Amino acid sequence: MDPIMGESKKRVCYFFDSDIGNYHYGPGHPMKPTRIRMCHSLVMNYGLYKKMEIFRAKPATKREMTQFHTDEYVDFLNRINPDNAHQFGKEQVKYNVGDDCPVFDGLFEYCSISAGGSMGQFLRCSREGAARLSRDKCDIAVNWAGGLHHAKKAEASGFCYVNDIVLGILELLRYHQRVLYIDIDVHHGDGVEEAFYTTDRVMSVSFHKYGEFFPGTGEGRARGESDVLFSYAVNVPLRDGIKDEAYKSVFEPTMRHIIEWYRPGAIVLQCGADSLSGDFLGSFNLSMRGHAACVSFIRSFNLPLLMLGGGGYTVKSVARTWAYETGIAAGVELQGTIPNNEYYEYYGPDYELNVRPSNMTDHNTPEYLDKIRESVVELLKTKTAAPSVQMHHVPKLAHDDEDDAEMEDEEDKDNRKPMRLWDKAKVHETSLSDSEDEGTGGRKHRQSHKTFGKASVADPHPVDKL
Ligand code: V1D
Ligand code: CA
Repeated sequence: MDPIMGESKKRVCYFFDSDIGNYHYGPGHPMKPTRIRMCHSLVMNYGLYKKMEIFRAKPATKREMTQFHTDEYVDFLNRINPDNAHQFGKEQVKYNVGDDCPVFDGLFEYCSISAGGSMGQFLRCSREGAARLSRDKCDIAVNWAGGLHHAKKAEASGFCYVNDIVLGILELLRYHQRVLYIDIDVHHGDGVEEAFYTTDRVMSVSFHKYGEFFPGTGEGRARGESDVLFSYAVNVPLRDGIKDEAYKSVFEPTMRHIIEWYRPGAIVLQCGADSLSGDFLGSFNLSMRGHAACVSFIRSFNLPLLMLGGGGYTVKSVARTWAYETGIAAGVELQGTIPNNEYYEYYGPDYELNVRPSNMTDHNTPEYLDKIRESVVELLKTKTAAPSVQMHHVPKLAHDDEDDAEMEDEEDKDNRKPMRLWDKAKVHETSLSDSEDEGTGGRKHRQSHKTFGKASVADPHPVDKL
C-alpha cells in the first residue's frame, strides 16, 4: 500500500453492511451481492481501514425511498416475498419484476441497505453540521452496494429496484446548486438520466456500449427537438472492445470540458465494473488500472465525490477493482498479489491484483472517437453553462425535525459511529460465510434498525419540481 505521490489527502467515508452478501438474486442470475463482501475483505486485508472511516449506514426507510419512487411501488417492494409472490401477479407485470429483477428473500432490506449507503452519509453530514461532506469531515463517500442506475420511479429494471443514485443526488441538491453524475458502467445510466431529464441542476453523463445491448437507450443524440435545449444529459455510445488508452482519450477531455463548463458543486461517480475486460455480460476491454484511472481523474478535481458500485459480473474482477479504487479514493495504491482473505482461493491460480485486458478487437476507430468528442462539445454549445438557481436556506424536509429528535434519542450508536478501530479480528466477526448461489439470505430476524417517524409526506416526488 503505497501513498500516491502528488495526491491531495482526502477524508474518505466508506459504507459497508456485512449483511449485503447474504442476499441472492437466485440460481443462474448474474448479479451476485457477495462481490461486495469479497471487495470488503480485500479492503480490510490490505489495511485500508487505517486510511478511512468505515460506517454501516442506516438502511433507507420506505419514506426516504418515496423521495423518488411512488408510494405504491415502494409498498409493493416492501410486501412481496417468494412465499406470497403468487398473490401479486398483476403487480409483478406492472412493476417489471420477473427474470431480470426477481423476487428474492430479503429483497426490501437489500434495497434499503443499498439506498441507505448512498443517501445516509448526507443525512448524517447535514445533521452534524451542514454539508460536512463538502467541507471538511468527508470529502469522498464510497458505497459499493449502490449504483443501481436502471431503477425507475415505479418500475424495477436491469437488476435494480430502488434507485439509490437518484436518492443520493436529491440529498446533495439540498446543498449544491448543480450535481454532476458520471456513469462508467458498460450499460446506459437510463434511470438517473430519466429522473433528472427536465432539470438543469443535474447533468448526467453516461459512457456505455450502444447497439443491440441493454437497455437500448443512450444513443448520443437528444430524444427530441425540445430536449436539445432542455436536458443536461450527455451520452457517449461506444462499441465493443474499447481498451484503456482509447477510453482515456474520450473520458478525460470530455469530462474536463464538462466539469469546467458545468461547474458542479458535487460529483456522483457510478463505477459499474462490467466495463472491465472479461466481464460476464459486458464487452469492453478495460484493465483494472484503466477503469481506476477514471476514478483518479475525477478525484483530481477536488470536489465532494460520492463513489458508487453498479454492474459487474465476474466477481473476482469486481472485488479487485473496487478494492483498488477504494485505495485510490484514500490516496494509496494497492500493490502486489492478493493478501490472505476469506475468498483467497477465488483469485487463483496467479493471485494477481490486476485485471488484465485481452487481445479482443477494438471496434472503436480513432475517427469514431474523434466524432464523439466533437459531438459532446457541440451539444454543450446549445446549452447555458453553469446554470444557476437561487439557493435558499437549506430547505428542511417535512420529516427532518422528527428525524433529528429521533436520531438523538434512539440512534443505534454502534451502527452510526465510525469503525476506525476495526482490526482483522473484527473483520472475521462481521463477515459471514457465503455460498454464491445457494443461500437463502435476508435479515428476517434482524431488528437493529429503527424506522423513522411516520410514512408519507405531502409532496413525495420533489424530483418533479426541481
Ligand atoms: F443472463 C441473465 C440470466 C438471468 C437473468 C438475467 C440475465 C440477463 C443478462 N442480461 N439479463 C440481462 C439484461 N436484460 C435484458 C432483457 C431481458 N429482456 C428480454 C431484455 O437483456 C439486463 C442487464 C442489466 C445490466 C445491469 C447493470 O449492469 O447495468 C447494473 N448496473 O447497476 C446494477 C446493475
Ligand atoms: Ca454507463
